Amino acid sequence: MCDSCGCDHGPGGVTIALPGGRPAAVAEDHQHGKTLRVEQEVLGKNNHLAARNREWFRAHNILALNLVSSPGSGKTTILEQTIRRLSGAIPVAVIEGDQQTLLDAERIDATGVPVVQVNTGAGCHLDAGMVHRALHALTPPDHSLLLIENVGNLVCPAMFDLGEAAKAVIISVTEGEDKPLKYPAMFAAARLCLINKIDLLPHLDFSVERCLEYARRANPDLTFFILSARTGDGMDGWLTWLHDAVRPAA
Ligand SMILES: Nc1nc2c(ncn2[C@@H]2O[C@H](COP(=O)(O)OP(=O)(O)O)[C@@H](O)[C@H]2O)c(=O)[nH]1
Ligand SMILES: [Mg+2]
Repeated sequence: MCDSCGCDHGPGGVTIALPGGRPAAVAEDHQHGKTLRVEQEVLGKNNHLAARNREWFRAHNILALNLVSSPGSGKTTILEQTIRRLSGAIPVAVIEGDQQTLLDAERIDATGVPVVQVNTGAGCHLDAGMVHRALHALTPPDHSLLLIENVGNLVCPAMFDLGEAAKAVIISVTEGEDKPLKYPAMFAAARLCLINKIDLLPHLDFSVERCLEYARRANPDLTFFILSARTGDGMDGWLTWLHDAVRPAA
């Protein structure tokens, strides 16, 4: 029995510790059974819709990638540069996710590829149902690449399968190399990891080697691309991967 509220569930989930590993007395937040049940139902429904999206992508030979990162790491810039550099060699369509505004969709629209903006309001991530509805508006062509820019957030999007072939997590060198240690679930859920803004390395104490090591601790199978969307350095490796991954029409 829990002392503070009398529920049947002891303190769960959250632990609090002090630097140096000293124990702290408090463990907050109870994981009540009802909260867990609702979360399981939400994720279960999402997984069902994600499986339908995945089947649709498979049937239409569409490679869907889910781009996840903190706000400002360069997702939209990478999309803009990727689309420009592919220069029509692969048909591309984009779903943009943000809480508010059409700003990113306008940037993608300027590149000339089809784009749909999903505004999540207070929501901190895209879900499979939103992607399903966006696909009705977008109707991407067969044998194409679908790039989904998720809401900027290194936490919630890790839990929500959209039906994508892979999550690509982007970290920029201005964020500090410790992010894979702090948000391991996102790096564990991703197959690809792009380290962006390397043009800024001379001005920072960011260690690419340490970042790679921390990311591999969360997920030893990650494929890395180390690049600058600003200067184009390292973009070739990313573009080659895309060329190889999108299967052309038989
Ligand atoms: N120096 C530098 N700035 C970048 C690079 N990529 C993006 N930015 C800048 O970072 C800011 C956020 O980029 P944006 O693409 O909007 O990030 P998003 O929020 O993840 O979509 C913008 O001012 C970009 O111009 C890069 O490779 N180098
Ligand atoms: Mg953006």
